[in-house]
Amino acid sequence: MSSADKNLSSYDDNTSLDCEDLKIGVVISEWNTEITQALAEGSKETLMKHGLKVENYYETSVPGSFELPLGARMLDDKHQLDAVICIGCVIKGETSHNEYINHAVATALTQISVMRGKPFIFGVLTPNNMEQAKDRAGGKHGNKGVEAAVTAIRMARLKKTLKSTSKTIGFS
Ligand code: DLZ
Repeated sequence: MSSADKNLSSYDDNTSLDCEDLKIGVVISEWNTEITQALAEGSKETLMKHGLKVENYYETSVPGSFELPLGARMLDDKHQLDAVICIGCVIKGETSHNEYINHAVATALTQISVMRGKPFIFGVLTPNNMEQAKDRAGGKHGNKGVEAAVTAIRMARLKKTLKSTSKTIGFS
């Protein structure tokens, strides 16, 4: 399903998205800054709206989307976060550079999520042109930064819930 059909930016406010006990990081690519800043603002606003404490919000930037996974790892190493949101925008050009970057970043974020057992969210737009990017950074298809934040919170909450409800092993 394309993002045109599934716009999560207007999500169900009743889902448990409490951030009060979470530490969350956002890593922002400096390529296509107009877009990545808009996405990052969407993420930050969403996190704060759901109770993230200012002192538990960590932000850093990296030169380009390719550097997002390493930047995210460094931020997590420093602050032991519950989730890291990686924000980028890789616009298709004349060559296939975008495919290499997108696949590399998606694969690396999947690997680090599974290895560390915590969410590293793929908040990277992969549009064909700037218009498609704007449509997804606060335009007619919402703000994908909002959706990335909601996903980060949901996965961090899932981890906490499963930890607190684990069954006792042995005799009781
Ligand atoms: C090199 C490059 C190009 C051509 N396009 C983009 C882009 O659209 N979006 C983006 O985030 N980064 C781009 N980059 C930079 C790479 O992500 C990376 O920073 C460099 O290849 C250095 O590793």
